Amino acid sequence: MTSRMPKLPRSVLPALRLPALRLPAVRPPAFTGRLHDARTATSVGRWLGAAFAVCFVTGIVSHYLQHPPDRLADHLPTRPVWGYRLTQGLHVATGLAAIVLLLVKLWAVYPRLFVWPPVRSVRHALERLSVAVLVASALFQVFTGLLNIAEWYPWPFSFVPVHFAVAWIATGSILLHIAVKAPEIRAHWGRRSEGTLALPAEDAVDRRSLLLGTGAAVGLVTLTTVGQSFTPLKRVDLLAPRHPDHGPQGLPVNRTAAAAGVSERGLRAWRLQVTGPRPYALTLEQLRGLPQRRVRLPIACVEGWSVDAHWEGVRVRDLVEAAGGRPGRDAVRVTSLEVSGAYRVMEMGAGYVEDPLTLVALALNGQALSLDHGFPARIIAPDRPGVLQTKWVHRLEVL
Ligand SMILES: Nc1nc2c(c(=O)[nH]1)N[C@H]1C(S)=C(S)[C@@H](COP(=O)(O)O)O[C@H]1N2
Ligand SMILES: [Mo]
Repeated sequence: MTSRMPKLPRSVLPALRLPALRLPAVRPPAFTGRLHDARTATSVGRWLGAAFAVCFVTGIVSHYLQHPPDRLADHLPTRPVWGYRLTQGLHVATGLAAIVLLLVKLWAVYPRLFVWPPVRSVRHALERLSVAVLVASALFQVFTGLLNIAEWYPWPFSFVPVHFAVAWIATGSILLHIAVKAPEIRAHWGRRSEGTLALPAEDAVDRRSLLLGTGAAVGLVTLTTVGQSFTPLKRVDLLAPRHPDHGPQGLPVNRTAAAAGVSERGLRAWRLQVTGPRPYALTLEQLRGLPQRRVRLPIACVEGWSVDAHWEGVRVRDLVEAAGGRPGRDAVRVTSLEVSGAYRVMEMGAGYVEDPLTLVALALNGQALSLDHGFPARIIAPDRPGVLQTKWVHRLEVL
């Protein structure tokens, strides 16, 4: 019965086995929507790409301000004083906008998940794999970022290093994706798609609606959250986890004294110790007796909220000089009374130490610091992430 099969050279046989799997018999779902095309993907993709680019650059800035390489630690910029406020505000705002853009982009392209056969060649397999990495890493970044600004950590890993590492994976796969799709991006970038003149014209109305809707959603998300850092819009800050004015002394609190294990009772014997060639210790009264400076500086939290405040206290530079340190040359290690926590100990490069605006602050907005804002003393320095504005300070070590 089988003898009718013609004899074939061996090398052809593996290729002939494929149809035996009857792949074409499986029917992939049909998609009728007209906007699942490369033109929509390009239109939304370029905004998404721009948002991710801003997120990546501002994220790198934030990372290196918090973990500078040794060579740079003493030379980080302290001006403009609102620099970090701007970059981190942008980081969170573009990250939130990217959530909307990413969902629309995925909606535009998801029918491709069902292409048949699922793998056509090694090249096709690699391309799909790279898209899988891109989608997974992009979703991971925006959703871990979102949960982080809500201070909800339903995962076993630590957010900062993982968010930083995956940023490189996401950025690499975006660049690869742009390279692979360059011909299509080019063809659909302009007002009319090249080569398919009829198609965009026919879909123009639908596409405009989709893009307008997307723009409106991005606008709404931005408008209702950006007031957490862009304070002129604070009145419409309805959805951000923090309102810049809500908190004791008109300033939010990230970590309370109770959470940090700091209590009024534990402060009775408090002294500010300053170590260096000529170490000394000061009571709060003695600190208040030193020349007080008044500065206006923002707290800019990595989680996106930021607000300007008036601070009063003693220049770190004066305290360091009194201990025999050399402002501009020496870095300082600051230790908090906090029992444990990632921000108990902070190091400040020589540039911040030297800056006349860097204070051991004793008062905020005209009143002695409240316990939650770091009573008896805290650090406030220009152009620095909020996490490094250490509260409940009890030791400065000239390094
Ligand atoms: N010792 C200590 N200081 C700290 C923190 C902390 O957890 N421990 N949190 C920091 C963070 S994340 C921010 S944003 C600022 C907020 O200061 P505020 O609570 O006075 O607004 O304090 C910083 N100082
Ligand atoms: Mo923060």
